[in-house]
Amino acid sequence: MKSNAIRITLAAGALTLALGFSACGSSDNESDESSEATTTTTTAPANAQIVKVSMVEMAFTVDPPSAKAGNVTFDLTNDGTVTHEMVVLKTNKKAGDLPTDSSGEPSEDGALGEGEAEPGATDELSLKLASGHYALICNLPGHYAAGMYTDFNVK
Ligand SMILES: [Cu+2]
Repeated sequence: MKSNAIRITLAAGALTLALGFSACGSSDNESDESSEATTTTTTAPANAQIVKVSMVEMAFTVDPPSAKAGNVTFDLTNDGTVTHEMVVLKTNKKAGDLPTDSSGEPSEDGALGEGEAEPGATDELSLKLASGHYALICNLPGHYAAGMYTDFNVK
């Protein structure tokens, strides 16, 4: 689990950071350890495509279901009753066909990022995505095995 230090509302991010913010697509958000809670950090570039993701037991609803290559901001909402996460993996395998370990969980090696939200809460994940096929999975114990995954294509 990564920290949620970069959590921010979409509206605030878009309004306050539309100017002068360009290079947040890199994957090493954790490296910015100087950011305190009072510092405005953001994730969403002004030109990011917004993809709304609803998480419930045990499924994702993704709208729109695909994106164009570039900056994508996943706007996660947990509409369920237990905590869920969304891990983004770039893979040619179908989301339901990932290799799993003895506990039924896919490896998160190479994951591009993840977000997590408690019931009723939201999270946001901004990534710069190349064209290709992605698997969005919830890798909390038992959730992938229960079918909490979906395919996501970037053109
Ligand atoms: Cu889940």
